[in-house]
Amino acid sequence: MNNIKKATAAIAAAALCAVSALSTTLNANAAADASYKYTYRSVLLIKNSDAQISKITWNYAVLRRYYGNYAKLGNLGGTNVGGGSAGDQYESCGGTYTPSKAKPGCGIAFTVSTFAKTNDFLTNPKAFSCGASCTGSYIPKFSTEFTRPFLVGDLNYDGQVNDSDYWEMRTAVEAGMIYRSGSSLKADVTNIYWHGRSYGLYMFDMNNDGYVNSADLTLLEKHKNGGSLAGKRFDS
Ligand SMILES: [Ca+2]
Ligand SMILES: [Ca+2]
Repeated sequence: MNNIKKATAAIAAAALCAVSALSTTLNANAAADASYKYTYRSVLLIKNSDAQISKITWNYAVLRRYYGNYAKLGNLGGTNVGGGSAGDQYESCGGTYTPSKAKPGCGIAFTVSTFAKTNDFLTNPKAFSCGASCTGSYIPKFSTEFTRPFLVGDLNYDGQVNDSDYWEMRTAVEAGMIYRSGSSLKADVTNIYWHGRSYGLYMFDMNNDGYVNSADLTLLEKHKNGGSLAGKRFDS
């Protein structure tokens, strides 16, 4: 098989119910160069609380010219088998994820992340596609969907990550909107409304570990103007 790729997909998973802490596994994939400075992320929701999932088959494709290079998996104690290829136009990746055991009564959120050279990813309908299907018991039809990708860290939706976004998150924390000091929340799909905007709670999970807490605010602060990570992507 030719073109075994410098793979570029990232998957992290977080349970929406009480479950053991996440473990994280890095696949051996080439890192993107620094010109890929924007991080886009999409969330796969397995929403039905009755789902007993034995296997998830996932895939995604990213337009090659401007977007790509990512590879990370966080899992729930299961096994992920993935692979990818680099076609003329798209880099694609896919595989299966098998939980270590079916988890009745749980929902699952997977995140798929992609690096981009430009910040027009969200306006290019051909930039990114992804999908997944589940097998198991009590899997209702249409129980899965990928959310529209978002630019990680861009909380005021202006296409950049800087001081303004840090202050959006900090004031939301201080108002008790997303978590209180010293606490930690699951990065689930709950919508919150702040300063006239709607956010999925997972949009505040900057480090992609499945939780929203002070570590995420600290990371976003490093992306402020002049910060140690200003103008750089989110590698987690
Ligand atoms: Ca912004
Ligand atoms: Ca986090």
